Amino acid sequence: RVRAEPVDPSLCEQEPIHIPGAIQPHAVLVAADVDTLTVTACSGNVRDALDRDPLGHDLAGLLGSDLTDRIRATLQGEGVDPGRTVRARVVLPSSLGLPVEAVAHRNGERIIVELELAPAHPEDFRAASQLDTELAIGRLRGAVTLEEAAAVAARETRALTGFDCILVYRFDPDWNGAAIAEDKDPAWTRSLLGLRFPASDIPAQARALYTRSKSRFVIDRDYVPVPLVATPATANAPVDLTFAQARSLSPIHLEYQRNLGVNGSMSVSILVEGRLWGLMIGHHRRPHYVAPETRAAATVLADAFAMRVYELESRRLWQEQQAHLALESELVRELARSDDFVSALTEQRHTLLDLFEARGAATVSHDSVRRLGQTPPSAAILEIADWLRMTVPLGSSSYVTAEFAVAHPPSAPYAECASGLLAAFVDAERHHLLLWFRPEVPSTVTWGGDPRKPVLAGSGPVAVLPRRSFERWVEERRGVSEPFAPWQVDIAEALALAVEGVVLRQRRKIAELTG
Ligand code: BLA
Repeated sequence: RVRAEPVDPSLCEQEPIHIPGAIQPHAVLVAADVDTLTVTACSGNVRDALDRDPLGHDLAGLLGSDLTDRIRATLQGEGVDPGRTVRARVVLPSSLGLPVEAVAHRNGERIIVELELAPAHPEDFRAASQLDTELAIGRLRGAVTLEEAAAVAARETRALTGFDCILVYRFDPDWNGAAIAEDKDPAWTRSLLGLRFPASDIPAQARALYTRSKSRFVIDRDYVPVPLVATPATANAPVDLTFAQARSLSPIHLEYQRNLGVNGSMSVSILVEGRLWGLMIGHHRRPHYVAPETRAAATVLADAFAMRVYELESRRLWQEQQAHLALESELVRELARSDDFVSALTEQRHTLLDLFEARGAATVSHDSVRRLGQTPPSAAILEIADWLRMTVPLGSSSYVTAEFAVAHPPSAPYAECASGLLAAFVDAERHHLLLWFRPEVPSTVTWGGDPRKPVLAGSGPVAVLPRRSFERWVEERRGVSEPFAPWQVDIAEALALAVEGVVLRQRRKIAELTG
């Protein structure tokens, strides 16, 4: 039962998804003490699957000595990274001589072993080969823009995993996100390409978990979770399933999938320099089983894409910075042979306007203004300068915003040319300022659902529910510019420092002339 009113999206962050106390039913899980390898917790389906109750018994009795020896060698002792994994195929007494996939990992004082049972209704999809993966990575390497790389990654990941749809989902600095590439079965007419989604769709604790643990696969959204049971001595310490492949996902998220028309799914983390840059998302309209080798291949591909993103973004940034540093040194040279910084920065071959893709720039000296390009009128600039002198904390020598009218409502009429503002103070007295303006980028942002109501109130034990509608919701974004980058602020400050030298020289000259 859903009540219609929206609730605070931060409620979503409170669900402890790393300790759900249950797993998905295609696997069995046993957890053992790291030192003694005595089983202290297991999933309730172990007895059926393995014909025995392992609680309180030795791990070796269940797994055999080969795997247990490798667990000892690799996962016991000090300094083992959480999530460190050992994989093997083991033949269990109950598995009729067929090998099952076993994966063991360490988390704190526990060894957690997952055994993958053949899913009840495996969708036959061939396992990825080494060659498939290598070819896919080769094609990714050939992509020369981010858009192209994302499109290739989506296409290759879908070919590998067989999902109806693969999306490349990219987070923005506020953790909203957008689907920047989509590769799908043409028969599925729903498209999420280009749509934006609010941060609460993938709440903070989920993003934190996805930064540590790289992939999630759900075979069948409508699965019945299998609860974990523990020996009485350990029943109070829930088993941390952060790194468990078969971790049961948040029921809120499964409801979200239902609302999206998604059954089988995956998400693989795209980590760039240790930060969660985005997710490779897989959607299937029916249940969808992905074999272990293919899951591994999808993760390798997401890593390769992350590397390509890093290369492309750092190359672009490097080129942009080089161009700016060259311009900056040109301007500094001009300043060095000048007694008048205003003319050095506004009247020579290169000017302030060449920096930072600004459309307008200005210098302010006491009460005089020099303008370049598209800026507010001089009187407004003087007013802005006074506001900056009063508002910017004394310790800082610059100010930057992409939404100036929010901080300074009187500037709202100038939003068209001055939504973005970067200002640098030249001198401690703040008589002199350098200003750069960026125009509004009037944008319509199309959200996948109304972003003002991402979360609905539930009733009874279910406090929150995801929105049910993913109808396109168009937001007109006004008064916002492209943001200035931190390195651009650094260059602005460095330039202001060079200007200060000219101002001091000027002042000395005037003193000499008049003194
Ligand atoms: C998790 N939310 C997720 C995940 C995705 C999304 C991809 C990762 C889980 C997975 O592997 O499937 C969201 N899926 C999307 C988005 C698109 C998509 C944005 O396809 C767009 C293309 N979610 C809500 C609300 C709450 C919420 C309101 O919408 C909370 C009240 C919670 N989402 C939520 C939680 C998880 C999640 C808790 C973690 C699931 C888990 O790993 O246990």
